[in-house]
Amino acid sequence: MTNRRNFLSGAGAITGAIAAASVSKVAMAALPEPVTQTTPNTMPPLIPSNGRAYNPVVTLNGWTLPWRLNNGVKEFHLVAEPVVREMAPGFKANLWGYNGQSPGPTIEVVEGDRVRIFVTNKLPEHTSVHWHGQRLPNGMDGVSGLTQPPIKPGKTFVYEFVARRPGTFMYHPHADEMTQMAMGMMGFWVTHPKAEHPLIDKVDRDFVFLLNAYDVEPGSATPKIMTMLDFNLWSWNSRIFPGIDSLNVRLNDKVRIRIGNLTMTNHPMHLHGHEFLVTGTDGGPTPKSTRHYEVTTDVAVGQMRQLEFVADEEGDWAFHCHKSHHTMNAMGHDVPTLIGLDHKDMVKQITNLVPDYMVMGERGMADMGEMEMPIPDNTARMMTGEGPFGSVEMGGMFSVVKVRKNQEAGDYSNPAWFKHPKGTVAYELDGPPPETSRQRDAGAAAMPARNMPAKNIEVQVRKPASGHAGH
Ligand SMILES: [Cu+2]
Repeated sequence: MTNRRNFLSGAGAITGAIAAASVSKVAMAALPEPVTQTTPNTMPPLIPSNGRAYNPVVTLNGWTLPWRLNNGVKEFHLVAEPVVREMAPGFKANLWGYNGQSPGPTIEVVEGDRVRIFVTNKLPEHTSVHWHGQRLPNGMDGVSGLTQPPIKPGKTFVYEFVARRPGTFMYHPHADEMTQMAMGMMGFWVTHPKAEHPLIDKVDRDFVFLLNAYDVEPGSATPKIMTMLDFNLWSWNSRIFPGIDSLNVRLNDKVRIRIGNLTMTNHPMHLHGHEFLVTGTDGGPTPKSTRHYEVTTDVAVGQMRQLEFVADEEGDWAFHCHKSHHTMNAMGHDVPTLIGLDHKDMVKQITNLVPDYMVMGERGMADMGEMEMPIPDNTARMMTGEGPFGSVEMGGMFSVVKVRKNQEAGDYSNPAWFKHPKGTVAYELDGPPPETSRQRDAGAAAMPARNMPAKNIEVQVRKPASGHAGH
């Protein structure tokens, strides 16, 4: 974080009331200096140095945008621009984002705050910003062509409104939307309550991230923008496991996780070892009578969800999307299912023709986790991530909630792997296994056994080579 300080001490006042219109050269000179972020690391919470106090959130592999207080108005400066995002160690993507990163910085304000956001467009095409979920004057809604003209390259627009209700929000373009969201233009927004709220509990840790998805061919770096459903990188804040930071908490902390979905499909988010309540949705906090404990909740397209739980079990708890192909990174989709086939003879014949041919998947795909396979430069491995017991065989939308007795309050640093107490880890049996029970009845009265036809029936099963329309 190089110039956060500069921003907060930045001089120059914005003069006059500026509506959602192009800013003149004179006003440009008084724009708040944009703050940019150069690393994909999770930044510590930004403690508010002015305005009303609140408990700040922590953006996973991201940061909160500092503001300038100008006559009681919180002024932010977003710069839409091409960025290079490290999505995982060894894999960088050419994306579009805001202030140096995709997603853009999180914006945090307090219920009742008047907010002025300068948006400078440094993209090669026009854009706009829609403040997803907010109550605001219609002309501030950011729908290009409908509520405002588009922001042309090189121009700066001003949005101004009062953050009227507390809750979880997002921002994203509403101009050439399919391209700009496929390229990573989006960000998180949190409006904190101005006072104690009967439906908003105090929490010890408040994490936020967006679900997003990209289609980047292995070996290339720029997403394909015409992809509608068949994305091959499933990410949180434009990071894929093992590039996603863990959520590090102290034992018995009350933890809130806010998730927004800007992909083109739903994501059933699943937490291990604990039960959570969904305490907030798109419209704000949920009535207490509607809350019930779950371990998985679906976040549909365009939705925001707040999960809350007490982290009262020590350990390294997986937290991930439960669509199993969303916890993998870019792969060839056209691999047929080969489980159960023995390839040895076939491989010999093929390698006579194609010397470096290799077979994948005849024992399942787990080998992919550790396999030293030649892959193109700048490609994320399909399933990877080293755990204390070997490869985790995961990619994509996967991380770990690390619950530790000795994690200090306010300490978000990554502790070492959990040290399991003696006798609490699944272990290999020493000696012969007990006899396996099997059902031997040939069907009970309700389902009597049928006389099977005498001749054998051959069944050939092959997974469809493509067709991911149902993501
Ligand atoms: Cu998913």
